Amino acid sequence: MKCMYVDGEWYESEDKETFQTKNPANQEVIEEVPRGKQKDIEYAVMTSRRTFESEEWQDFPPEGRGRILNDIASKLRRDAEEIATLETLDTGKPISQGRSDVEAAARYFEYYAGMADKIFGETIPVQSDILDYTVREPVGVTAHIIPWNYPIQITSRSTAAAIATGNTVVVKPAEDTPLTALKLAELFNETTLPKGVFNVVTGYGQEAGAALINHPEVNHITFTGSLQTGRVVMETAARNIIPVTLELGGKSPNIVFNDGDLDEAAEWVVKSVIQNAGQTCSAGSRLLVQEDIQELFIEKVKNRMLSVNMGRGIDDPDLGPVLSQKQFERIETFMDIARKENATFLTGGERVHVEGCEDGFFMPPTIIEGLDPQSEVAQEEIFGPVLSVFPFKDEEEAIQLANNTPYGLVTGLWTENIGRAHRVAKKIRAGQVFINNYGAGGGIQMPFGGYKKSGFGREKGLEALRNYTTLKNVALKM
Ligand code: TXE
Repeated sequence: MKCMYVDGEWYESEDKETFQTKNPANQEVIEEVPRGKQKDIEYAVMTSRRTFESEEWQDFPPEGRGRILNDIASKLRRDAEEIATLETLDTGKPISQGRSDVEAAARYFEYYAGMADKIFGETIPVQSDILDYTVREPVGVTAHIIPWNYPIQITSRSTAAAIATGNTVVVKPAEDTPLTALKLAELFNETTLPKGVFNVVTGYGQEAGAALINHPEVNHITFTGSLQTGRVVMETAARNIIPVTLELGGKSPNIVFNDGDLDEAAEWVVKSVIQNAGQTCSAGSRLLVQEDIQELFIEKVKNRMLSVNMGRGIDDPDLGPVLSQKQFERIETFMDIARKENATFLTGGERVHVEGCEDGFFMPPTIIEGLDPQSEVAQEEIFGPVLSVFPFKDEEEAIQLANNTPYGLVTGLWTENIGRAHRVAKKIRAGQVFINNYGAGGGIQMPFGGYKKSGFGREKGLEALRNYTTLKNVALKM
C-alpha cells in the first residue's frame, strides 16, 4: 500500500480506509491508496497554513526555491522511465505519451525554477514626497484538484508555479490516477524543501476534494476537470471569497481551408483527436472542412484512422483503452445519440476487443458525419477518440461554426493564406489558436486556458504566476 504525504511524512488516512487504483487495459489492481477524508484534509491544510506562516518558509531565499524546483526536474528525468511506466499503468495511455508527460513535468519545474527569484513589483510615480511601490506576494495555501487524464503533467504545472512564487500546496489527485502525484512527493522528500510545503491527500472528489475546496484556510484553488465540478468549485470558492483558476475542457475545432497543406493537416487532425484516447481537454474533436475539398480530405483522415493500432499502453500502441467503464459508457451514450439522429459513422463508433486485454474498454478512432451543428454530440465534450465533421462554404461560415459551442479552448487553422490566417485567428473565441500546427509540441511557455465555459485564468507560461501572487501597494511619505 502507498501512503499519502503530509508535513514531510508518509501517512495513512485517519480512519485507515483505502481504495484501489486499477490498470485500464485489464482492470487489474495496481495499488491500494489511503481514502483521505475531511480530517485528513484538515490536517494537510492546517500543516500547509502553519508552514506558510513559519519563519523558515517566509525567510526562505527565492533562489533556494528555484534550486529545489530544478532539483525536482533532474529527479523527474532520473526516474523518467519508472514514472512513465507508472503513469501508463494508471491511465492506460501509450508509454511514449507517458514519457512525453514526464518530460513536460520536468520542463514545468525548470521553467518556474528560473522565475522563483524574478517575481517583483514596480515603483510608481505619485506626488514628489511619496515613495510608492508594489510588492508581489504569495497568496498562501493553494489547493490543486487534479484530473486523471494528464496526472503528472497537471500536478507539476500548477504546483511548480505555486512553489516558485512562495506558496504552500495541497494536492488532491484524481481517485482513478493517484500514483504519480505520490511519486512526486517521494521526489520532494529527497530535497531540502521545508516539510509541509508540498502535501498530497489521496481520496474521492466528493470526500477529500469537497473538503479541500471548502476549507476556509485555502487561499486559491486550481481546478482542471469537468464543467459540472468546475461550477461546484467556483460556487464554493465564492462562499469563501477566494480566487479560482478553472480549466474545464473544450470542443476544439481544426479548420481546414482548401489552400492548406492537406497531408500535414490530416496527420494533425488524427493525432489531436486520438492522443490519450481523446481524453484531452484540448483534443481536436471537431473537423471543419471547406466544402470543395471535403471528400478528398476526409478520405485522407479516414485512411490514417484505419491504420491506427490499439493495445495496452505499455506496448506503446497508437491508441490505448479509455480510462474506465464509466468514461466508456459516457462515450457510448454520445454514439447512441448520434445514431438516433441518423448521423453517418465513417469509422468506429463501437467498442472493439483487443487481444490480451479483454477487460479493457477500447473505442476505435471514430468519424461522424451529418450531425446537426446544434446537436448534443456536436456541442458537448465526448472525451473519446471521436471526430465530428462539418463542411463550410467560406471564411465567415467557418468562424461561425468554430465559435458555435459553449467552449473556447483551442482552435487549429490550416491555410497557406497569411491574411486569412490572421483574420480568422482574430475572430476565434478561444484561448489558443494554432496556425498550420496543433498543440505545437507541448508549449510549456505558452499561456493556456479558456474562453467561455472552458474556464478562466491562464496556466503555463509567465501568466500562471499571476494565479499564485497578490499585489500590495506601499506608499511612504518621505
Ligand atoms: O471529472 P471531475 P470526471 C471532463 C471530461 C470527462 C468528464 C467527467 O469530459 O468525461 O469531465 O470526468 C475531483 N469537489 N474532464 O468525472 O469530476 C475529482 O476527484 C472537489 C475534462 O472524472 O471534474 C478529480 O480529482 N473535487 C478534463 C477532479 O475533480 C471534486 C479532465 C476531476 O473530476 C469534486 C477530466 C468535488 N465535489 C475530466 N468532485 C480536462 N479539462 O482536461 C470531483 N472532484
